[in-house]
Amino acid sequence: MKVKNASYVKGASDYSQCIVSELPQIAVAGKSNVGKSSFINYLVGDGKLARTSKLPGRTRLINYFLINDGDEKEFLLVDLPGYGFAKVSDAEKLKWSDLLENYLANERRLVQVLFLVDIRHDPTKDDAAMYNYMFVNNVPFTVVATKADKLPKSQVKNRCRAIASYFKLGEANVLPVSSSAKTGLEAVLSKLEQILAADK
Ligand SMILES: Nc1nc2c(ncn2[C@@H]2O[C@H](COP(=O)(O)OP(=O)(O)OP(=O)(O)O)[C@@H](O)[C@H]2O)c(=O)[nH]1
Ligand SMILES: [Mg+2]
Repeated sequence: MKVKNASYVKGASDYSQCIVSELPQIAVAGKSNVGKSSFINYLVGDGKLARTSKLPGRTRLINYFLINDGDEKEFLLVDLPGYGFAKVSDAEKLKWSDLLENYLANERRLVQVLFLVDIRHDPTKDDAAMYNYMFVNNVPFTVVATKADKLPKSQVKNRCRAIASYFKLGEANVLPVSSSAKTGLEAVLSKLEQILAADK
């Protein structure tokens, strides 16, 4: 699959603002700083797209991007709010998890979550909670292990294996990427191609 065009659609701070559409949705989830925005920019081949949607302050949104407008492989790419901030109030945390849970439980057109985790570390408690939301709601997901450039090449496979076993997944469900070295995108795109084809 190729990404031919991509544009920012809108941000939703509340479940009632989420987009109602028949297009399939592919969401990107992960803790803050794991590399979601960088990954989205790498995926769409535009170094600035995800950043343009970033609002100042602490507002955390579900951000929607329209990919391949007018093409048969058209879909919405959905940037889910990052979790795991230490510095925010409990009330704010509750609001994010509420938004996230509502989205995961109710979005009928969610066909896949790309679940980003840092390749260098074992998943955190928050990652485990995210995994549980997806599991409980039957949301299909693929793990994307970010920042692969930070490891020697010889360790990449081992770390993917460790992360796969943590989530009780087959190894083929953990894809290593580096948005800064621009590696790993082919495998992600072919996964997305399969998912979109199966959705027809
Ligand atoms: N070395 C390396 N650094 C990366 C990579 N991807 C992201 N980073 C860095 O990690 C930091 C966080 O990246 P972002 O893409 O902003 O992460 P995010 O998940 O969108 O963060 P929030 O929006 O705060 O939730 C930045 O300093 C990036 O430059 C990567 O593949 N390799
Ligand atoms: Mg971001």
